[in-house]
Amino acid sequence: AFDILAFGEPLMEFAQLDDSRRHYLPGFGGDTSNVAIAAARLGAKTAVFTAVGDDAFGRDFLKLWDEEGVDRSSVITMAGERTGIYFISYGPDGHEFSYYRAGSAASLVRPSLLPLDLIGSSRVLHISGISQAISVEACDTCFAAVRHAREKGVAVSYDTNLRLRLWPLDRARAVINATAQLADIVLPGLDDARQLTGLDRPEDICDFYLKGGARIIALTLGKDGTMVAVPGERRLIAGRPVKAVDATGAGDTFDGAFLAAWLRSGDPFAAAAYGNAAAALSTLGHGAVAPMPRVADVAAFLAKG
Ligand code: KDG
Repeated sequence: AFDILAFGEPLMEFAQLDDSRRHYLPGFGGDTSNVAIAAARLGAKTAVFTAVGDDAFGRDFLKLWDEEGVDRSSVITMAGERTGIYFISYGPDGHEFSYYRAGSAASLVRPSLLPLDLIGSSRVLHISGISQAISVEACDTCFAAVRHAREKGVAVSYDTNLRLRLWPLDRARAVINATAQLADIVLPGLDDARQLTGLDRPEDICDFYLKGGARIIALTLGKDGTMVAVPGERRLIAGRPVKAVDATGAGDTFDGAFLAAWLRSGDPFAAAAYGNAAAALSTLGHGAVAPMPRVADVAAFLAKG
């Protein structure tokens, strides 16, 4: 049995290293794979479910998950299909993603391929708005996975991760808000949440998701930290500023760290402090996965006070 099963698309990553646009660092991304790896580095027992292509990048992912101690025994290698890729470039507003992922193996996953036993025996099922945005089949598969998790009493964790390059706002809003109502833990970022709810204040956004039925909301506010809300209680958990190099994957690292810590202690407020620290550390290097911290890194950062 696993602490966390993450379902979504892994993406091979190429991160721009300087302004010349001549140097790109290869790495690994894909939000839910990132969550599984972040949580595994921080001590959780995690697994991923998805499909990869029968190409070099697909094999690289299988190797990565093995090296990171993330179970990938149910990942499908799809004959004749490809693994998606993305480039991170630096624009005036921070990082910008260019995707080459349409028709990828992960987008071809359909409900009949779901590993129901694996879902049913995990403590948390984690999916995101990106898991749903990549194709109609993937969206249907997410809903089927969530339904099965709920039937089996498995906690559903959901990162709204709005990506308007993948789907229009009206459809994203309909699907994401419906899914948030089925989730136990909702992990939105403030910019996403404002667009998805039409609300401005973090307090109101937390109330929106609590009224929808979630038990725990961890709304990340960037440098202002994280607002955590449970029925009857709401707290702002401050973050500590660092000199960020690349924020790609910081939200995913937060999710993984938050879930790992929450599963250990049951305390969502302490888990958010832990998540804030891990996410801050993950911005100190390029790309999503490489700079993710391990247990000792987070402990040392927290001890510095
Ligand atoms: O959160 C980081 C992810 O956005 C990145 O790894 C790529 O999964 C990705 C996506 O679809 O944007």
